[in-house]
Amino acid sequence: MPSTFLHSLLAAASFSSVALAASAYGVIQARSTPGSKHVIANLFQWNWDSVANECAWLGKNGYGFVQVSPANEHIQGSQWWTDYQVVSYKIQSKRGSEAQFKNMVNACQTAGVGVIVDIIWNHMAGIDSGTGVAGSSFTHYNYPNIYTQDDFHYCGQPGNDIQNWSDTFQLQNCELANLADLKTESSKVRTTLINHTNKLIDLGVAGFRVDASKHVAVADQKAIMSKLKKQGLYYTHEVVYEGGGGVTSYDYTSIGDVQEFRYVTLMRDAFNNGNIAQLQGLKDKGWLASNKANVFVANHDRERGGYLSYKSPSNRYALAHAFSLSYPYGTPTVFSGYSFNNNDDGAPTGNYGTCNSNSGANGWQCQHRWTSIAGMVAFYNKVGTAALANWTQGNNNQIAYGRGNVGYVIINNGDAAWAKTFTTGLADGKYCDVYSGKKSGTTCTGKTVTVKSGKLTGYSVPGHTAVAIHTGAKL
Ligand code: LM2
Ligand code: CA
Repeated sequence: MPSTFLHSLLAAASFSSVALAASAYGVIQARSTPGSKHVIANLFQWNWDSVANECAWLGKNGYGFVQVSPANEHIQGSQWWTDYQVVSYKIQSKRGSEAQFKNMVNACQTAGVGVIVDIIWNHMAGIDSGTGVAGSSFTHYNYPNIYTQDDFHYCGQPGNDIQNWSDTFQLQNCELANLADLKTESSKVRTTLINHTNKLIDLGVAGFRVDASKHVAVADQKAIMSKLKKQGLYYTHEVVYEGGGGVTSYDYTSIGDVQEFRYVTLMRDAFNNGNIAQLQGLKDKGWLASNKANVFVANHDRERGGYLSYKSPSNRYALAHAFSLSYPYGTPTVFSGYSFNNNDDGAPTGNYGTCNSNSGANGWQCQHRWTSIAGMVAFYNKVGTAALANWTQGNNNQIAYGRGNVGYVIINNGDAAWAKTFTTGLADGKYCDVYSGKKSGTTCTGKTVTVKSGKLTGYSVPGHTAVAIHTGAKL
């Protein structure tokens, strides 16, 4: 489970490498999202005005953080991925201006929600030349008043592109998809990135999702992070690692949380292949330590890559979140996007995100508001650090477990109903199932579940659904 910020620092200090980093660079990261509400809502592509609007709902419904798409100037185009081709460090993008960004951060802060912004330290644009959305012109290795050709890596491979993904040098010094690779070891590039990052810190962000982190050497990132005007911010590093050579996710734990991509793959395989019972041993797999891992069922790349998404059949996206927000491993992010047919499709409604009360609207999916997912965020907050307890399973596609005497969840990923007597560890009484609804006054908007002698006797859970109860939603 995520630890508190203070606890995190104490824990971090026991690792010699971090202690060393601390003496050389000062405190450089918060371990796990700080505060009492750890869950991150990733509002992919939502523009600043719409996030400002949504933060009130996020704060009221238990989210502690919102992760937003990049803020910097990028190339023009309707595709979502134009955002990852940096043109300048003006805070002006298809999501809005610097003033709108500032207004969003303030609105979110007022709602008790910290803004985590996607930041790109690895590269600039990939196209040969153009003009960015804020009017800045550039060519592949020349960004007037920012960078010249001496500020980029030329790794000596064909097209300067990464050829061997097991080669550490190539991973960090060649180009990822032709994106001009910054010479992050140089003081000029570092100073430029420090100034850009400090600007976002001045605007009040709570942390960063570091794009393509695997492609920037840890030493370079430490040098940047240690010079920032605010230390102890939250960092989640995108280091895609599923085994294999070159760079591992473990290499990056001294500079923040690291995204555990093996988790994303396991979610897909467990829920798609009808074997969620294998999830019992997840925390013992030797993956990133729980308090160093950021986990999610999907992110923007994975939902376009055939992993779980809003398109998955049989409620699998919601069921996987029932697991992700109840099983004590990692700091969870809930990915929330929009409908797409083609992988390149940009966001609808001019990037202004909209939702109905518990569902999407105008092409936006609003997964963060789905009754089941919002219910599980409340479950997550209520169970806190309570231990995993009373694990049971039916067939390989049916699991149930508790969190101390605070919460209990049943997940049935199969077609048939699962009926049995479940030992919950909860006090007797009537509870609202937060997967199907919530507590409203003295009634439940969804199912009501009665615990007697600590058990749900002869209780039946239909196929493709879950039931989740906790002491925060007891009648
Ligand atoms: C990331 N993590 O490391 C992002 O999560 C991922 O979405 C980004 O790729 C990638 N790094 C670079 O920041 C996306 C998208 C790519 C797209 C790039 C740059 O998945 O397809 O590449 O952004 O916009 C596109 C074209 C590609 C072309 C490249 C350069 O798809 O064919 O390469 O632009 O022009 C020649
Ligand atoms: Ca690089």
